[in-house]
Amino acid sequence: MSIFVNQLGYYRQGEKRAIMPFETNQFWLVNEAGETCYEGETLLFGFDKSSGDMVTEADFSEYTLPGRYRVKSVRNEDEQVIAEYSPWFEIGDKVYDKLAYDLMKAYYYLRCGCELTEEFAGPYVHKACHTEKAQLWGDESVLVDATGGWHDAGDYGRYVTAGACALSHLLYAFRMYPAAFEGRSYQIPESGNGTPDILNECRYELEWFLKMQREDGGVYHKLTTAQHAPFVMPEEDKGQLYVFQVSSSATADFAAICAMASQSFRPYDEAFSEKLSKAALKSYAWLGAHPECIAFKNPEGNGTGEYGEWDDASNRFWAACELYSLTGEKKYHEDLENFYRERNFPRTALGYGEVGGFGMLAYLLSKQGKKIELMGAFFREIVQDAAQRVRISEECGYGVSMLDWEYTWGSNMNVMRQGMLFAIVDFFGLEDKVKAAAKTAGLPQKRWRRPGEVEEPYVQGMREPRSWSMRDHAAAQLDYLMGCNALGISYVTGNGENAYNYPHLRPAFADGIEACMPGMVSGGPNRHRQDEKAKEVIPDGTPAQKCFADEVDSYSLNEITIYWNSPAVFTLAFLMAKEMNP
Ligand code: G3I
Ligand code: 9MR
Ligand code: ZN
Repeated sequence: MSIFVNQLGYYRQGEKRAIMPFETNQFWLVNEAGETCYEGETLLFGFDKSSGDMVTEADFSEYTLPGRYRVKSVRNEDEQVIAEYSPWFEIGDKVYDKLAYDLMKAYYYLRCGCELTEEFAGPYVHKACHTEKAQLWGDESVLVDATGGWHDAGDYGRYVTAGACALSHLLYAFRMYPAAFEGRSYQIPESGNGTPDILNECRYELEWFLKMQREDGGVYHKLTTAQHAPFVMPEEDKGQLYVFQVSSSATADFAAICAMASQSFRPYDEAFSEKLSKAALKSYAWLGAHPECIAFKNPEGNGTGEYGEWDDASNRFWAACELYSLTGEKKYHEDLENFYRERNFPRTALGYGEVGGFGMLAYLLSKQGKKIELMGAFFREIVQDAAQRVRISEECGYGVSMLDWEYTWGSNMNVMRQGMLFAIVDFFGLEDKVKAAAKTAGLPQKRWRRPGEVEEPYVQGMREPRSWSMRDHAAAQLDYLMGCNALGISYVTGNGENAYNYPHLRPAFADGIEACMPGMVSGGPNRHRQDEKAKEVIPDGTPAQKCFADEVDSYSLNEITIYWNSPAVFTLAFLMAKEMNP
């Protein structure tokens, strides 16, 4: 047992809480000299469904003196009084600076097609990898030169829709919270070239994107070997590379992100911006000529990631929104309106499959002419979703906006996505509306049920509503990621006293270095235990938040991906910008 906190710490202003999985009345903040600096009374939250524990909250928000602390409390067991401590953490205004650096530097470690040198990678070097041309699957006469980009994850594949999702999180973070990135170097080869490093890093992926576009504007869905490589360094993965069939979701995401990036790069590199804009228009034209969904499915004999989608409405909506934002042309406005009104897709999703929320962001942030009814409709969708999310946070002892059945493969992405949503509410000044709507908000329905499964009323916790700001709600999601969770684990390597260290990440295993490269976000708890190792180590009936193990073999619990880091970058950028300018 222990006391759970954000293991990096807390900004001076805003909510600060520790969570204890036991009942107790009092807690203390102790400094490094062993002195008690603060004492307070705890608050019993009650039973927390996602962790399966009775939880108690220690709120020290009013304590703002910078320093290093841990929380101490006591509990009774068999008539004995046992002292419990949290890990050490800090209160101050730089507590997340290293995290912000590491989360972005992670992308450099994932670069494909180039050598990682000691100058930039420290001990985590590797030789240039995956430098050969790729064959078109099923037609060896077509060779595509598409080196570069980021490895997707623990595997060495590169996938367009996954890349677009990560780029979107990163580029929107930069567009909405530039102050969180200005003047920050990630010590990458391009640093100091006059362009912000977040753009330099994104460009590495975008240059690869451009190579995945076919002459006619269609975009290959992915570039991988036939099967996943064994756990070797990337330069030792010598399997034949393939590009796979063009899909409409990849083509739409490509058009969207190139249009978006074209705007981001315009102040720094006019020629590159132009190139991106041309590529976006070309892929959009291809979509026009192919109005039906061209879904991707792994062909027989291919076992790498699929990222299959059977509906591309949200992708096309996003593309139309970005092209409208880029050009201001009426036809894109018509398209986006048609998709919005006629097609059914989750409006506010910010994922790798469902991307409607990116489309809304594109429209709402665009400087082109806009329709007030459409803006109103988008704001209403955001408010509705966020109101539910607030309610869910309030019903969770940890303040994390997740129902127990939402802890699926890559759950940490969902947690950070909720952080993004709270940030977006704050950005557009919708906080009061969300708070009002939260009072009567329902809970999201399961979209997927077993045959015959009946939905039970969802009772998560018992606490009175909290009166948190969107900033505090977003901070609680980060607190969870950084250790204020039922396992007391920090899900970011190299960050926090009890950080996980053994991701399902090929180079991290194959390099023989004990400490994983820092800044990698784990997928996190997955109650479906979708691999052999997870089945072996997670007992039946384990509460959702505890379905995790720091096991290298467990890809359904402990892999990393480019689109699990990126929503953390976004949420953190919001918190940093808020701290600089409350
Ligand atoms: O959302 C549903 C939920 O409604 C349902 O009840 C539940 C039942 O199984 O499933 C949930 O969906 C899960 C989905 O992820 C969303 O979490 C699926 O089970 C699960 O199989 C799916 O996992 C995906 C996984 O690939 C397998 O397809 C992950 O999202 C996705 O991130 C992951 O991506 C892989 C790439 O293919 C290859 N590279 C590594 C990367 C990360 O593991
Ligand atoms: O290592 C692979 C991981 O990156 C993927 O997310 C996962 C699902 O596609 O697959 C992993 O590869 C496993 C393969 O699917 C089955 N054999 C064991 C592989 C892990 O070593
Ligand atoms: Zn590579």
